[in-house]
Amino acid sequence: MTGPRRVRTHCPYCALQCGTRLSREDGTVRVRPSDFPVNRGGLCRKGWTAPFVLEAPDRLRHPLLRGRDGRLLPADWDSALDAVTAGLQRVRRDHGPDGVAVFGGGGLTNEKAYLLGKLARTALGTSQIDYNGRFCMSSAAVAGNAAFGVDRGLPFPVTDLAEADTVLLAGANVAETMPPLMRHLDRADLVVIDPRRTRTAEASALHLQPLPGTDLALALGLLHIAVTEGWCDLGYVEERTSGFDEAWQRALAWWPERVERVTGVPAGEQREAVRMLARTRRAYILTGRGAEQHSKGTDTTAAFINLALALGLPGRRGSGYGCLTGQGNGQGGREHGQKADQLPGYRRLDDPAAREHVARVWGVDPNSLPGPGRSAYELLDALGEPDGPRALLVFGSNPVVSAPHAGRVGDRLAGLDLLVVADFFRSETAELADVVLPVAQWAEEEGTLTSLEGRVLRRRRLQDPPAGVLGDLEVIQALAVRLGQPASRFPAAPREVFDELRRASRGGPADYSGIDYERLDAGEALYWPCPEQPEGAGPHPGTPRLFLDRFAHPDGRARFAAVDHRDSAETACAQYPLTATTGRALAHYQSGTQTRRVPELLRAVPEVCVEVHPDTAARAGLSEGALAVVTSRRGRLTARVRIVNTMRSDTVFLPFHFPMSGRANLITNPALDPRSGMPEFKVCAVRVEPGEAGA
Ligand SMILES: Nc1nc2c(c(=O)[nH]1)N[C@H]1C(S)=C(S)[C@@H](COP(=O)(O)OP(=O)(O)OC[C@H]3O[C@@H](n4cnc5c(=O)[nH]c(N)nc54)[C@H](O)[C@@H]3O)O[C@H]1N2
Ligand SMILES: Nc1nc2c(c(=O)[nH]1)N[C@H]1C(S)=C(S)[C@@H](COP(=O)(O)OP(=O)(O)OC[C@H]3O[C@@H](n4cnc5c(=O)[nH]c(N)nc54)[C@H](O)[C@@H]3O)O[C@H]1N2
Ligand code: SF4
Ligand SMILES: [Mo]
Repeated sequence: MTGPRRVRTHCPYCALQCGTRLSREDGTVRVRPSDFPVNRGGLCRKGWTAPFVLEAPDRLRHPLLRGRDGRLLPADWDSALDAVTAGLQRVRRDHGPDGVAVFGGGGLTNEKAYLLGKLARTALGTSQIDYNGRFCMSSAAVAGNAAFGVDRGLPFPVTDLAEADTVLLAGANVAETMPPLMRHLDRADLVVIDPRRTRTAEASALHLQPLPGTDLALALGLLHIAVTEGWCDLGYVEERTSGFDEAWQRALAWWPERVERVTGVPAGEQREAVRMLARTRRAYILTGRGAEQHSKGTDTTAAFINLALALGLPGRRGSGYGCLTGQGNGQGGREHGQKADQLPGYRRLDDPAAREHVARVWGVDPNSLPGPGRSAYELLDALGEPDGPRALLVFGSNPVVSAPHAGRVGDRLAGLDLLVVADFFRSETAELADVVLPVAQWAEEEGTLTSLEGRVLRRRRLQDPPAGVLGDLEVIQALAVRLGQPASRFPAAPREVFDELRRASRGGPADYSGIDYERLDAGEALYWPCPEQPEGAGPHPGTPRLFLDRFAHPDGRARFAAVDHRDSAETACAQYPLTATTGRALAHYQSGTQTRRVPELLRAVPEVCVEVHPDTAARAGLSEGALAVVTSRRGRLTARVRIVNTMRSDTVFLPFHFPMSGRANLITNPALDPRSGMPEFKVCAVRVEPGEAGA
């Protein structure tokens, strides 16, 4: 059967989830932007070229099984699934249920994330499940929950930003990571906090350029200025918040000149930033990974939320705080149970009432549900250890490239008794697997994703997957059945899974029970929470804007957090005199598995580069276009030198999209935020020397 020849769907990549129209013309897939509100007819070049990935020549079209000679060889599905099941059963017999671990992804649809969590907690009975969202917005999630009582990245529609007068972007390079979002920011004066002069910073009215890892001091300093210069909204603080005094006690010690010494941001620029935010009431503070991916990311995000609260922004129409969630389903992926401590509906795994509710939907004994497991990096680092898992199932992540201290993660994965990877390609992680399962891509499947604004969207199928390729849901079902579960408990039809997810989420913080495919297909814009209504009450309209009347804590108030600055886990020293930070280039997505296969994108950015200031280059003997070796305490990589006049001279930058010896994560520091488990991707101490070609 072939599907319809035209569908409305969404881009496969980032959390903006730009609306697209797909069609099949002359045997190939064409994409056009739709007039969807977040992209208003625009797409970035990744979105435009996404169809190439469907037709990539090296796409997997049959399972692979590691043969006796150590090579991955083609296999049929039965042999591959039998090998997985036999391996899982062996590990479970010898090491117990926690011997098996599961690693998911924020690119998976809601249905997949839900079923994967259910597979882990019931069919496998393991506590060892987490996902790559831990590397993404987990610090913002912890800070948001603590401040507001619920975590929805943007508690307002993206289009609200178009009315703003001032928008502060802390560590977000929107012009390269969500280009169409810039359309909503062209009216506002932007204040950009970024150690680099990015394209976003170039579009700003004010660019603060701190040393990586010092945003917490900066945010405390901005609060200090807001209070001492009398910009606080005292009425709002009194009526709608608690904890101001304790937070202020900490900020009191961060006067502008002290902040300048720590961050490098001139006191005058700090004052100007606060004035720009405070002089208008239509202001937003948004955080990205630059502020969050630190061993103190939760406290840093909390400090920016404190500033927003002091200025009276959250929960008011036309202003607010938000975290710019990153992956396609980064929001939904954190709600439906692939996170170590979580059950569907954003329920907590350690909450007896939540366990009771979800166990009832699943038809199992609440006591049979395992407790919370390890966070993503802790999980990867424990693989093969005496008390760690011996088998790992990976769906929708490429941790050999994207996890911190990637050299060590690679060793851990290679040492497993069983590694199973479901992917479209032989990703770098799949290369280490014992079994690789080829799965369908976005344009070949149905499902839902929840975008950065908390709106639930339909992904629609244009065409069938190639012969020999199954959907993730079918793979999960097949595994569950082989592990002794009835097929009906693990439906492979997305709509059926969604209907069960609705029931599982009912009454939870992320309540989807009032949402169904029919409403979405009719074009309704549904933002969670959207509870099912009692008979006769009419459908719930969903909640585009949260917090307008009250915050989600029982007392209805938002909470300030009493946070203080501390150094990054590693700071520059004589041996490693520079601070390296990492992030993204416009042309590539994440570990690059998909975008490195698109010729146009690979031509645009073919290899890893290291951005350095001219003085740094001169001191180290580096020249433009030559190779450099970047070394940290954990490893080294070789990168092409790019001399950038606007860099800080104490900082270098590397994108993390490249494989093998070009992995930026060979050098990154797996120091974790104690509350969120977020690794410190944005700071490590390095030395940069000429590489072979430059020597
Ligand atoms: N092109 C592209 N777009 C993407 C993605 C992609 O891989 N490629 N991925 C998607 C995903 S999953 C995500 S999470 C988002 C991420 O979107 P962003 O958060 O915008 O992306 P990053 O480049 O990781 O980080 C943003 C900026 O933080 C700066 N930065 C580094 N260290 C610090 C610091 O200590 N403080 C501050 N204030 N800034 C710092 C970097 O210089 C960088 O410009 O992008 C999404 N969109
Ligand atoms: N140094 C450094 N490292 C970082 C970051 C950083 O800023 N700096 N950012 C971190 C962040 S924010 C993120 S989100 C992570 C992301 O890093 P990863 O988790 O590695 O993300 P992707 O590269 O998107 O990996 C997804 C893999 O799954 C496959 N895939 C995509 N969709 C599906 C699907 O539906 N089903 C299946 N089975 N497979 C699928 C893709 O082909 C790809 O191989 O990287 C983190 N790592
Ligand atoms: S901004 Fe994100 S969703 Fe939009 S086209 Fe680019 S990658 Fe796709
Ligand atoms: Mo991310």
